[in-house]
Amino acid sequence: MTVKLERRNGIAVVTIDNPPVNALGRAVREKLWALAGELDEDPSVRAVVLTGAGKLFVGGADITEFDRPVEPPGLPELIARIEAAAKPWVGAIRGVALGGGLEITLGCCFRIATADARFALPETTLGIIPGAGGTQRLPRLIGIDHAIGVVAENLTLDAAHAVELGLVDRLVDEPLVDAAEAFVLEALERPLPEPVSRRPVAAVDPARLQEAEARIRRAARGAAAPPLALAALRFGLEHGFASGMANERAVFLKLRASPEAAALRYLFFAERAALRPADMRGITPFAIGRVGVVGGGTMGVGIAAALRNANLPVVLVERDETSLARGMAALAAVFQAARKKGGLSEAEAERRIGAVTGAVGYAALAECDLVIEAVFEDLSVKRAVFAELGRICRRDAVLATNTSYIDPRLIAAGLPEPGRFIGLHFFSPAQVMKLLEIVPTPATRPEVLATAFDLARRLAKIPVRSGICDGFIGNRILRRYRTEAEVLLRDGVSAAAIDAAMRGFGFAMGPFEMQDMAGLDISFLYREAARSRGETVPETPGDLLVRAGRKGQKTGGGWYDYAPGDRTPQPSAEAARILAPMQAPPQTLAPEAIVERLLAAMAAEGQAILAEGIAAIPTDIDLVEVHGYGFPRRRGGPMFQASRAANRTQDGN
Ligand code: 3H9
Repeated sequence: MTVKLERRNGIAVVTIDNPPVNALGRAVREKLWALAGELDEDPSVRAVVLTGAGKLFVGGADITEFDRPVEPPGLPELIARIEAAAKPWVGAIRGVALGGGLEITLGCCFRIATADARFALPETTLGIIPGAGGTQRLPRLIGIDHAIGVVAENLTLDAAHAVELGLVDRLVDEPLVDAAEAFVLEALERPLPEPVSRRPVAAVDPARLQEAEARIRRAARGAAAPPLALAALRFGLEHGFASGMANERAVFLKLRASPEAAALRYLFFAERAALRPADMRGITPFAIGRVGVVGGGTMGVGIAAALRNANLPVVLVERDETSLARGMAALAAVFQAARKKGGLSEAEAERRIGAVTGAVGYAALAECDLVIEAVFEDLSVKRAVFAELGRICRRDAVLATNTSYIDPRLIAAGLPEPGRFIGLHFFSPAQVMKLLEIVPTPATRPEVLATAFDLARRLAKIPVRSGICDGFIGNRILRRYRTEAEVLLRDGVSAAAIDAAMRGFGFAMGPFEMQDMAGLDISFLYREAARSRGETVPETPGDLLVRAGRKGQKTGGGWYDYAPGDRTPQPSAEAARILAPMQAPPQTLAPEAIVERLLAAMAAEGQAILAEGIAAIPTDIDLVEVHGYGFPRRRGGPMFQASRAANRTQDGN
């Protein structure tokens, strides 16, 4: 049953019942289309209430249909049919009305909502624009300024705001259908309002539109959909509703078939699948109440902040009072920064800081359900921590390491109950970055693994399971990416050309700019350590720079020069001189060729990672890159890009 019909007191109640999110798939549209005709003809029906079954109204068009041609009836036609119905339709909304879900309510004569209702047009996050009248009806209902935010900037309106803007006619309590019935009976006593499509729209201030356009372009960072959503809205204002609808539809259909939209849809489903891995079904995670964090450096503080943002009480442990005070101050600064940005109230910032207990020594961790170690990246230091944790923590507590390189099996060696040990690799800043690499050892118990996934869900992170190898999934691909960039550099392509090509592709920074920001010395020290163990590690261009004291921005120069207090990379004659012995004569390579080389290297490493069973599926690799390493979301990830390139080659043959 996709749509249910109930008649009460001359009112038809039409309920979309299409779990999980009442998406407006073909079967729903067909049924609604048929009902619109049937109810128009039914003399016993005076009005129609349109609502959703369960805790939400409608999550939008059915995204799974977007890889196929449009199947009639189309949503724009259906909404026009509802708007033109002989009886008034009332949208009765609880929970979310998103995308097509909001658009269908705009074809209704009235909208009522419960206090938990939320309205948004998230189409641009899927690489498309609203395609069923959202860019045309919304400005006619709530005004251009607010409509721009919703249509092109993914602004969500809560119920109170929606009432204020005139999107919702009345805020009601549950039971929703009873409230809708009462509302309709009252509304039928008065003349009906003009359909939204026929309402006038206020004149546009060109300066404000221009301002919005610049803002939207900046935020889109090369993504096509947001500026096109604004352009579609603007087109309708200038050419009228009918032309506006035709234009909106054409742009929607073109974008729906674009590689960018395909990439964003791919990630949409990959992210949801990552939260619920098939082999974790039926395994009950441990309950996590209090969490301990060992180490008050950048990582430990970020992890503690992420835990507090998810409302988990935290014990932060440091080795001495001075380090603890520094860690606690850094943690307080994270919440104060969020407050200053407007994300938190003063009281909420205080509450988050207040639920962190700082402690010197491990005794305070005795009652924690989970302890995450985030100390210096050194095997003997970490083993010493776990020796203490093994002694002090409850036998059923989960013990996790945040190592990014060290084999977790070595860290766990000697731990009583190794089954409760796991790697949880957060990314810096941990309160911001969405990726959580989960690294079980062969001894890790399934419940502990399930607990890690559950924690990721609570922290609103994207969890990806990684097998054990040097650098796990993400750092291993990063190393290959950097190595390939250095190969190009040795071949005579300039660092500036390589960086510009990768920025053009959508990365915020190129590989050399990124190294300058993070510092070249850490990977240098790793290579030096390997050399001192007798391993053969050839000298790299980066080694030459570090040996000359050029460790990146922090030393005023690395691959580039930096003026004091300025992070803008400037070409460096000194770096060129240092690197010259390792570089072929200068050569120019097209940006596309540079991008192709670097992406191919990442995908090749990804293939090796899959072949070794370090990652289970290609989407896991793409999620790691997008959520942990700044791979442009609109490009899907290196494996997605490689599969598209392979398809293109096949098509070409
Ligand atoms: C649109 O409307 C275009 C129109 O303008 C024009 C058309 C002509 N379709 O997120 P969850 C699945 S574009 C198909 O975990 P939550 C999802 O994959 C659309 N499937 O739940 C998952 O499946 P599984 C604009 C969908 O409670 C399951 O539902 N709308 C859709 O945390 C549960 O999802 C959007 O962009 C869909 N539209 O959150 C909204 N949505 O169980 C997209 C979800 O197999 N959706 N699924 O893994 C959301 O934001 C959230 O799903 C929502 C529920 C807030 C609704």
